[in-house]
Amino acid sequence: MVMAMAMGSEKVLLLDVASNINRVPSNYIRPITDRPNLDKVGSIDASIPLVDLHDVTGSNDVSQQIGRACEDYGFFQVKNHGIPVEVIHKMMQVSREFFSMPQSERLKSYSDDPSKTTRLSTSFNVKTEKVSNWRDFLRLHCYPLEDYLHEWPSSPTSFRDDVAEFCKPVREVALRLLEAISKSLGLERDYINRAIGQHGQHVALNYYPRCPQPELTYGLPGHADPNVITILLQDDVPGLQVLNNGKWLAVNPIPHTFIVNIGDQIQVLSNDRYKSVLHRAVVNSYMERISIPTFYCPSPEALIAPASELIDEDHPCLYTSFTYGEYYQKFWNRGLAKETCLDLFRTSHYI
Ligand SMILES: O=C(O)CCC(=O)C(=O)O
Repeated sequence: MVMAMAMGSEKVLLLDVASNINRVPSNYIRPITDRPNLDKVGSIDASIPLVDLHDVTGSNDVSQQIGRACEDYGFFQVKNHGIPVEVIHKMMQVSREFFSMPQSERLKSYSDDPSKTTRLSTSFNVKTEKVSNWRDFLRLHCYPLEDYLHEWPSSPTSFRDDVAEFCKPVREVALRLLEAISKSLGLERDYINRAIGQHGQHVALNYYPRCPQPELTYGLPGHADPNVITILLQDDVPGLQVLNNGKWLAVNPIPHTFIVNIGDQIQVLSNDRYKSVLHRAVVNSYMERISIPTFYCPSPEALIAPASELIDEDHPCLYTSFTYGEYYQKFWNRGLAKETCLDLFRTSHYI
């Protein structure tokens, strides 16, 4: 029986199931060929680039560092990002409080419809997937704030204020990073800003309960992000892993830093110069984990294609143009898969 599901008033999230079990329910167990193999994971704390954003707009050096990280890893960490420590603490605290509320209170936000702009759900897409993921999540659209704030949970009482206070400076960081990335590609500073139309910003509060058999399941299996860039805050419990040269590597938390990764849309805009890299979340038996990714997105109508400045005889255009809305729908409908959704839009796909 599916443990985390919505049936009228009998909605049950993973968090409420996981606290009382000592074996992973069968619908969370991955086939033997698709398990995390936790003993084979390396650590790249020392080598995932850590970029000091102190002077990101003025300094060529920072945008070059970011460019190199996008080429070599698709991932980097940022410090001196300008997001106040109190804002980070309050965001983490209110997320923890949200998931500590009684089930009846949390379920007021429940929906299994991915098109909803505010929703609590579980796993990834409960409507389409065969194996569930060890995660509950609250996903909120958050830009423009005034369009969505009224939909957000009103409990805990400080929820809306704390989350709004977090989303504003994270957006500032996203805008600075998009400029630095444009510059690093030799494009006009505002190239990506303009290419993605009216910007969208979503934040997810991921809650991964303790898991009695973490070797059998994933918090989230390997996937690439469909959006432009993702800026992730994690608590002090490790769980994020990144695929690097064919090997899964753990990215352990550094307090007050954020982890940034390039999404599929930058891979397309850069005509494959920058890579949208597979990453996954694993779970553990000793401690629940919270991660808070901000997904910065194009508008659904934005027409995405490789920048013409990056196409020449040696670098033929690798993608057909598509709207982000079209791309995003494919991403949600097919579920998290190791083969990236990008392949469906490659020019070679049509030959
Ligand atoms: O929890 C994490 O560290 C990764 C989260 C993630 O990849 C996602 O929400 O798409």
